[in-house]
Amino acid sequence: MTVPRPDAVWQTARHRIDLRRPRVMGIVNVTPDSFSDGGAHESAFAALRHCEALLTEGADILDIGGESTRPGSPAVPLEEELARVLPVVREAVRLGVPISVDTYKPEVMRAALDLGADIVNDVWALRRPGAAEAVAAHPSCGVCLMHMHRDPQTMQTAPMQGDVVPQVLSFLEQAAQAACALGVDSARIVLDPGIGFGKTVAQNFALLARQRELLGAGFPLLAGWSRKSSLGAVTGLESPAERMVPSFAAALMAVERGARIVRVHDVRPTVQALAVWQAAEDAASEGTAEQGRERQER
Ligand code: 7PJ
Repeated sequence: MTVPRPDAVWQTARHRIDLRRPRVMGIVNVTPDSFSDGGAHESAFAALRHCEALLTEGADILDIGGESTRPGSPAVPLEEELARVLPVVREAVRLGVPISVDTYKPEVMRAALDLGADIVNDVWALRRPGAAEAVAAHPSCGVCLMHMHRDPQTMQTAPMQGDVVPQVLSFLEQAAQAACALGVDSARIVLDPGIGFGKTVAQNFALLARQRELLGAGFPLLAGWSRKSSLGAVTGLESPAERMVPSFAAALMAVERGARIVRVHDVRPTVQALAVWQAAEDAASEGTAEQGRERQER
């Protein structure tokens, strides 16, 4: 079974992210309803305060998005998305951590990268016209390629059929190959199974249980379970904001099964949970090193 390279890094525009430790990507939604009912300026200001709060909580990466890609969500017009996202990116790039932009629109990608954003996080895996070119043209920016079945409007009406794990793996391999063919260096690429994007509850949990199979693609994995409806389905928690504890449980399991980045709303408790995971991991490798020394001494 393939395991992540111990020297794994994610090359992004300004930062080489060391993936020897799992990293926490904090979610920053810049939608008028997420922070305030005021205008664009007010929601940008609130989003920036949220960026700062997530950094205090220990986020390694900030993921800024202006369009909800939840199943059934309406698409946001380009001008509206630019107006939401760019003022936040312009300020967030000064915060000293890698800034990711959650968008599938090439115009938003280009504008955000021009402002200094580090990563394009694309739920369409660069399949929309112009997206791959936008990323390929930008020196060394990172890219997260996610699996989605169908599109956000229709994906839940006709979920995937059959064994999803090999289908998701082969999709991600092809998406990475297509990006490489356009000139994106493999060190810039991270893959994501796309939890909730056109999958049933059972299929999402199959992707968690057998997540290690996806490491076979040879790229670091990012997993986004935070507050998702599959967690609601197995806990009975109807409101996404209540799903904090199930979200940590899923994030921890994803890391245990090889994910290197977790995309979460609730950063502080995730960081704390991963500190426990890391302590056990360090103790395990210390134990292995000790056994090696003992063998040499004998
Ligand atoms: C994901 C995402 C995810 C990546 C969203 C939500 C829906 N990007 N953007 N992975 N989900 N890479 O956060 O509930 O799972 S939007």
